[in-house]
Amino acid sequence: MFDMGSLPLANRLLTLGSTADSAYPLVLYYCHNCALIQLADLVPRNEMFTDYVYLTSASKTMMEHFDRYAETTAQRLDLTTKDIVLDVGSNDGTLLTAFQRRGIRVLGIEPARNVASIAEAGGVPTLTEYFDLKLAKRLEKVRLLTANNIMSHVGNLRDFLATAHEVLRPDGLFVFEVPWVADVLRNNSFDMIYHEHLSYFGLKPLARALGEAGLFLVDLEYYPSIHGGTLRGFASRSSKEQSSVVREMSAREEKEADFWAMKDFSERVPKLAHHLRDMLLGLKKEGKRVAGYGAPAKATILLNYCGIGRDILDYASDTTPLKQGKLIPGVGVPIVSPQTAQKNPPDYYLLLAWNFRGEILAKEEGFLRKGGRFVIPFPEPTIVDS
Ligand code: JHZ
Repeated sequence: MFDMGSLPLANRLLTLGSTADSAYPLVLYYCHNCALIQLADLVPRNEMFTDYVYLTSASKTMMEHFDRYAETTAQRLDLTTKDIVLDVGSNDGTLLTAFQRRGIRVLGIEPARNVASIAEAGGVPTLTEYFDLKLAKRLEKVRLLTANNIMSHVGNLRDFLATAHEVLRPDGLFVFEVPWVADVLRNNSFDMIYHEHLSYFGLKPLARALGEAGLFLVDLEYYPSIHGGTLRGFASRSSKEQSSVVREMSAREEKEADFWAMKDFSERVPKLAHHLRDMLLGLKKEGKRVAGYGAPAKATILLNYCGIGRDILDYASDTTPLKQGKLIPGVGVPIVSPQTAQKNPPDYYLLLAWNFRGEILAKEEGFLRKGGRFVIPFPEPTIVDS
């Protein structure tokens, strides 16, 4: 459906002087059988997930989101100190810490060693492994299994969901979050497409995949401002009572994530990419200084696909210490700390972490008041001032 060419791995940031800057094909396919939009060229998972740079705790928005998540799911299942919550792809333990604060026992599963050790250091027991049937045999059965922004990353979805079924008690719930493909398409956010994300879920393929594993999608919540639009699904082994939200959202999605929506998207995106680059080149011609705000995984795709390099961006500022001092692959834009950026502020920030628009614009009120501006890339490139 959409061939983006060969692009670097989004989170494989380069160290200064590094020459290992490789690119892999990034092509989206649409399955006429199950309607799943997906990648077919797979990069071995150990190349992407052994050492990871993304930390869930890097934004206030996500910390608050996962704190509320723990509160509402603990209430929904009436979890007590006897329960244990199992979180797959537990990252730095942000969600599990929120359960621990409520007196609930936890276990994280996180294949990235460096990130798992941050969680362990924060008191979150974590297994540095992939979630599969072999591991499931060693695990206690749970009433709550969570996996947030993980299912999109999974190469063998059938195995993953069979494992979820295996570790879940019959009265338990599998709760997960995935970016909603309808939002990616509507918002033109092509930078959500990268090698780590193998599946781009709509409700139809999601419910079908769960169903094949004996899990039934009983409820949904929608978070429009999390990662540009996130679905939180609740799947059960025993109940088949579906909330009306699932039907309402499925109806809403009907035309928004089908073959034609995908086709329109693939025609709009190259134009948008040109438009964004021209807009930034125009600013450069006027003598303006431009930098990136945030160095999310998405930035690698946005910058490489649009051809926005060091000729346009002086640097990208990011709060994550693991990213600072490194370069965005392909384009070689250096990542600096917000403190370094503040000493040398640009005239315009290209908002690469556009999903945190609210949090960032509020935080950068001073920059805006002094005449600084933001270029927001989606749904159409727009300039925002104070
Ligand atoms: P953020 C992540 O993608 C990773 P990314 C993952 N692959 C996934 O699936 C998706 O989420 C859904 C920085 N920042 O959350 C912190 C600032 O510098 O958009 C982060 O590096 N200043 C699992 O990497 C980055 O921006 C700020 O004020 O695209 C945001 O990364 C704030 C708020 C953030 O995820």
